[in-house]
Amino acid sequence: MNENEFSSKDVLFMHLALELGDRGLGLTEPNPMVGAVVVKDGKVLSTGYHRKFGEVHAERSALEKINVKGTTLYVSLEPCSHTGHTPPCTDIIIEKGVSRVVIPFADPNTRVNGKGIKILEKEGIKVETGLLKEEAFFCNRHYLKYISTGRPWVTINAGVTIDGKLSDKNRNSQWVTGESLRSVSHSLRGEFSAIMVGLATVKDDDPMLTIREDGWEGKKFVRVILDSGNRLSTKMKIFNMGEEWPLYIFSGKEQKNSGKKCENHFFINSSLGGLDLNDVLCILGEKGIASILVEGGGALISSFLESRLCDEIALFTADKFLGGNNSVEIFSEGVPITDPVKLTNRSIIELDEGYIIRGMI
Ligand code: AOF
Ligand code: ZN
Repeated sequence: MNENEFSSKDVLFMHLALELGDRGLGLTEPNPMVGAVVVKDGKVLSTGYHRKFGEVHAERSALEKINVKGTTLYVSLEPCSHTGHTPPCTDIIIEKGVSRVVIPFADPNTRVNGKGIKILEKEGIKVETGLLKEEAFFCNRHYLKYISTGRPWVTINAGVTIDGKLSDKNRNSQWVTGESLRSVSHSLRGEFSAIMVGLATVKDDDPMLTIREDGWEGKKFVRVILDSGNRLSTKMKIFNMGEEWPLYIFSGKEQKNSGKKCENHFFINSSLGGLDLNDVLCILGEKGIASILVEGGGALISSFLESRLCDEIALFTADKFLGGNNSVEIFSEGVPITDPVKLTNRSIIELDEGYIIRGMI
């Protein structure tokens, strides 16, 4: 259906479903974030959302609490029709006598992809598709890219000055962003399934690459290091954190004989420009990683921007200038003005000491 064929109440309830789905942010991958709202006579009877990977789906969570027939179910994704971690959602929708289901779009997952809609329609349930498509795409952008391409969604996270510098000429980046920007930037990690940095960042900062911000207690993700020359020292902190914090390293094929430094050490194609980032993304996708946050350094961010293998950028922009020809630029490779890296779906948040500029590429 066309977006404008839906009523304002339909829009309101789908917004609620999307907001509910968002509560699963960072916890459901590689599965989607889904919210569901059950309505009768313009009143919300029940709601549900997908809380965590492998747990009950949103539709079931909303419907299992009620026993009223003739309801409308608003879901932020097509209901599934397969038995996976949980039974098919189409079963409970039929069993509970729902009469109308409203969704933004069909689920591209080949196990579902229109089958859910067909099963419901066969049972005489009215299924209406097309409500808040863009908003729903945006909420589930990690999942939708991953399920349709097999590769993770890539977001770049960079702390920069207003003039786009990552660090001064001595590679000193410590004071680019202050406390408040740095804390928000670290909590962004919680939204992702993996965090990626290059060798230089590990050498310079000896980071743990974990998350310690409020609200993300218990959150874990894979730490990915790109080390084309296999030069990483195993004395660094990232090696001493236990199995809870998986570590993946990527090095060039020619380094294969110089030894694996962790269980998930992959040896892949490389060139003068570094490791083949497409190969890296394919392997991460095969490992079930639906999203990664790339944090630096400059060369790695530049390669992602130049190859356009990134999908989004979050710039933590401090209200400072550094200038200088030898300071490190966020995008040293650069592209012609006729083909710039443009941001869409842009948002800007102003904080005390600067801005968070976020947008899709
Ligand atoms: C979810 N949560 O609320 C909905 C999903 O791994 P499974 O067996 O739970 O199945 C995951 C698939 O189910 C997922 O890729 C998507 O196609 C569909 N819907 N999944 O995890 C939900 N509604
Ligand atoms: Zn389901």
